[in-house]
Amino acid sequence: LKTEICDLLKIEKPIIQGGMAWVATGELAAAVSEAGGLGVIGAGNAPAEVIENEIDKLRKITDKPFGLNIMLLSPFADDIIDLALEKKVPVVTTGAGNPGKYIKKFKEIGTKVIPVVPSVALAKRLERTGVDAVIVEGTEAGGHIGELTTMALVPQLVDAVKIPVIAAGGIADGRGLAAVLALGAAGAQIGTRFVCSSECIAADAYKQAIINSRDRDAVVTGRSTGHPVRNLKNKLTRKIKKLEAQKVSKAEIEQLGSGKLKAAAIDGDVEEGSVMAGQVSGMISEIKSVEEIIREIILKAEKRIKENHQLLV
Ligand code: FMN
Repeated sequence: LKTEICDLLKIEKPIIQGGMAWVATGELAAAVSEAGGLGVIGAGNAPAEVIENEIDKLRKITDKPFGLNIMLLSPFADDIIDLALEKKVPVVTTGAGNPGKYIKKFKEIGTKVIPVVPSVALAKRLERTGVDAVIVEGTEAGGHIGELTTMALVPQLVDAVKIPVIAAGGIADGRGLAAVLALGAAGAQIGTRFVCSSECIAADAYKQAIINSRDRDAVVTGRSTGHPVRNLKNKLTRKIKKLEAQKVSKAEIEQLGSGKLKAAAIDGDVEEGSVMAGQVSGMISEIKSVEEIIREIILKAEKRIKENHQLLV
């Protein structure tokens, strides 16, 4: 199974691991890249020294291509961009903003730039600035989300731009990968499934919360702030939902959510913290190695594509 992003990113399998704040460390990204996908370190709101350490860790484990996810709203975004340039990071994915003004510098050193987009209009605008591909994320995803579903958004993006489209949100196995390829995507970005891998440093309680969850457990909080987040139902989500129903101020809700991913993912407080995870949580039942997860996704996608082909007879 090969697609155009395999050549573009010099990877063997069309799977990108989502750059996730706190949990997408050098170890996780290195394991994904070693297994033939594209591992991505999540810079989140971390300072450059912390991320430099993650890049160094990754490069000790693998010499395969990898990516760095830069949150453009981070207070350290400019430092992280300088770091990515200095370290000649092969691929940069960007969230929360427009990477337009950095593209020229990255192009000069051969870094591929792939923004995460929630809409057709932004994708078209960014295509004109010279980005190499776009990741389009549906509302099924874990973490910060947009409104539209992967199913509805991917084909519209594929029709709107000429560059490769990578689908994210709601993909956790080979059927999901086969489905987004059928919609015209050139690959899948996967987040939640990789949280439940043995190489992910997320607290065991966090992984178990995903494993124990069911189809309707990944709920959205923070809609009233304009920055909705998908996370697993717990004390925190109930508290936020109650306050949102009472029309408490945006600042208060934001304050309540602040620092809560770390509380859950690193400190293991899965009741008061934010267990960011996608709608696929209900179909994840085991912690497996990254190598096993990727091998199974590819095998199942290939099987599904062949089976679908037989429908033509
Ligand atoms: N996306 C980003 O662009 N930047 C982030 O810092 C980020 N943090 C995340 C943290 C967690 C715990 C999760 C689950 C997702 C995060 N995401 C982030 C989104 C993922 O990169 C990815 O696009 C998403 O998880 C894909 O959907 P899925 O969860 O259904 O696989």
